[in-house]
Amino acid sequence: MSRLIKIILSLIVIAGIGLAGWLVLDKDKTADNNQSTTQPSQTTTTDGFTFENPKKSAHYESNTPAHSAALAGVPTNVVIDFNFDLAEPSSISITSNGEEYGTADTMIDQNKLSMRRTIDSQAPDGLYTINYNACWPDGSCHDGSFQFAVDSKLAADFTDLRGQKEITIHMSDIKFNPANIRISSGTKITWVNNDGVDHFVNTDSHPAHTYLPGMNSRSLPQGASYSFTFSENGFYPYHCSAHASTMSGAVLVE
Ligand SMILES: [Cu+2]
Repeated sequence: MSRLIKIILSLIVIAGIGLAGWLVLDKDKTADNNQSTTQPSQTTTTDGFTFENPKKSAHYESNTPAHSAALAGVPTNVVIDFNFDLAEPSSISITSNGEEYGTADTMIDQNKLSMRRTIDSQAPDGLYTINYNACWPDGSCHDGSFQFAVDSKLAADFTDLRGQKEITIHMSDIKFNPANIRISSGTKITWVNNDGVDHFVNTDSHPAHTYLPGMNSRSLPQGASYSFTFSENGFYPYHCSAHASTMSGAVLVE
């Protein structure tokens, strides 16, 4: 055999070993991926809380508060959005340390695409698990779950505007400014767009906008404003639906 052929054969053998090794490693990676999607494992950490993977039921679209969110105050309600008409007996359970903090009955919204349950306004700091059962007109039901946390210490990082009857939030540089605020119940907030691009003020989630019905503006061009008065204590996450992934804010009403 000529020296050249020996070298070529050696290269083919080396390449073959390399390819085999790569395939084995890749298979391992695939196995790991499968494991993480089928077995509930503790995967997300926010503000020192560890959240299990959410379980999404059939026809599930979104929920507020968001999974793995750490909130500076107790949300007024949990809202879950679907892409199919809900029916009785759909239900939501909101527990922390084995105690139920959902109050009143689960309500299906008028458009039948979302359901909600109010939360005890005195609910303590901690990890909350939401288990829901979504039922359909044919009588079948599917269950799902997600988690969020309440940590009142986070309110210390919010701009404190309590005790004012009216305040203004500017929309500039594709941000709400200030983005996270504390206000007193009864305060009227006016959002003013200072940017050259249109913005919106939309209650979470995106794009269902169902958490606080009524807190949804039209498209706001430069110079336009939108006002909303908060009359109930609680935590209110919101966003601009034109820049939903980056432009968000929260109002803590105390
Ligand atoms: Cu925007």
